[in-house]
Amino acid sequence: MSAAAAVVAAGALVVAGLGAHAGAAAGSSLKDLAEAKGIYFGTAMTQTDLGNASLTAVAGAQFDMVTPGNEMKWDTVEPSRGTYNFGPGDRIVSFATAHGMRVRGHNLVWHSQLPSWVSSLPTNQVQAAMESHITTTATHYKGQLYAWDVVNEPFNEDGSLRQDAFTAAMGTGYIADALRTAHAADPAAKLYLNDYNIEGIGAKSNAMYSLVQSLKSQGVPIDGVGFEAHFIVGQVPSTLTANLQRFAALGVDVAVTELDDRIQLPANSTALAQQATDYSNVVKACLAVSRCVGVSQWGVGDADSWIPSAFPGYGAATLYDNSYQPKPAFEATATALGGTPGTPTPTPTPTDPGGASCKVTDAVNTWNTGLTENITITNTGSTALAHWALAFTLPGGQAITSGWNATYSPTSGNVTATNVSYNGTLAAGASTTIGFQATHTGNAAAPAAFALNGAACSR
Ligand code: G2I
Repeated sequence: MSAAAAVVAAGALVVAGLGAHAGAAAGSSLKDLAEAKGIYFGTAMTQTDLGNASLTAVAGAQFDMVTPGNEMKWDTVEPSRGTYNFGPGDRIVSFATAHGMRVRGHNLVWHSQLPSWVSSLPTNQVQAAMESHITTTATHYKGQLYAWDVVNEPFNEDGSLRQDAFTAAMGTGYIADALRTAHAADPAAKLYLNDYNIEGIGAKSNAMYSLVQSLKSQGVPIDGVGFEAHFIVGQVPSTLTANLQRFAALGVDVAVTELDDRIQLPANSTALAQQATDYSNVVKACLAVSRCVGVSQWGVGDADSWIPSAFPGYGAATLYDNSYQPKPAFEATATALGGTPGTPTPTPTPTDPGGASCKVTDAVNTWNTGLTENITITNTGSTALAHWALAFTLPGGQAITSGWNATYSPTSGNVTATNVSYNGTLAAGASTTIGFQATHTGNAAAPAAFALNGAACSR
């Protein structure tokens, strides 16, 4: 229920805490309403989404938590052993930071979207590979994430443990090992187990319940359980609140992490009305449980949802239609969060499109072991930005030691420079200059791959 504490990452010069705004229901966006109730309202977003201006306008205006849809999964982050690719995840974090949103990291260990090199390893090498993956990934994002789904979807439907490369190598113990390893790398991130079909009381949720109880009794660092909530319209389990409550009573946070509610297409008004009731019931269940920290839906609008490809003939599962117009479920969600029924639905903030358009000019001054870099960012789009985050890649061997007019995190590799309080507004056509000092080991070249609020910049 609490606002995120500001956390300072080792290796980061300054990391702004992204605490919830205090109280105000003004504007009646989902995030304002949720924050007034002490929870967050989030959405999944993918890299592709960042280039969609209608989507980013809605996302930035309505949601205060982002879960990367695919960008932090093992197959993206470490496609071959020891080779890490944080660019896609960093771009989601930059978007979130630029829009005052927090981020749920998703995920560190999962049987799916697991690169084949992991499942092909000899059993006695899996633990070391898992631990390095967790340590490197959680260290990279240290201080930047609200939470991690450390282990995703560990159970079969009957409550037995899913057999995969991790159980083959370590048995059930891989879960405690993964949680301990993640905690060592990023002690401030809330560590979750996340699964689907555990929303109501049944064999699978009982298995998760027993696991959490056992982990807590062993002192394993576990902070929360994520209930994905991929529902079919009209089938929200009646035991949802009671189930969330019994987990909370174990001493963990609970969250609805991937909410959607699929409808057989074409969606008629009866189904859309039932969907509105379903969304409302899910929000009410979270509000009824004091340790329920928030609700996230899976994809901003129906056009971004995984449902039509995974369940042919079904879709219309989110709060927004294919044109990002709010559906009946949106108003029901806002009302369940304490908004006034019939209030005109908020329109996305036109001054703050996520997909920016930008130009960067930069100048480097170097000496044998150091350099200074000044970067001028120009908003070449036609609308003002209310916040910005400039992502870029530092050449190998360079490490930022101090900076001006922005906060820089992390200090090497894929860096994000985030506006400070006095230069977040960037009018159409306006420029702002930031800079930093860095050490180098021979390569004093300028950074590459500048992107502002997720959109690539010209040089
Ligand atoms: O399946 C829905 C969600 C269930 N819980 C865990 C989540 O991580 C999962 O998300 C989905 C993504 O939304 C999909 O986008 O996970 C799927 C994979 O299990 C993602 O689908 C994959 C496709 O299967 C791939 O073919 C595609 O290359 O997305 C990939 C990237 O677009």
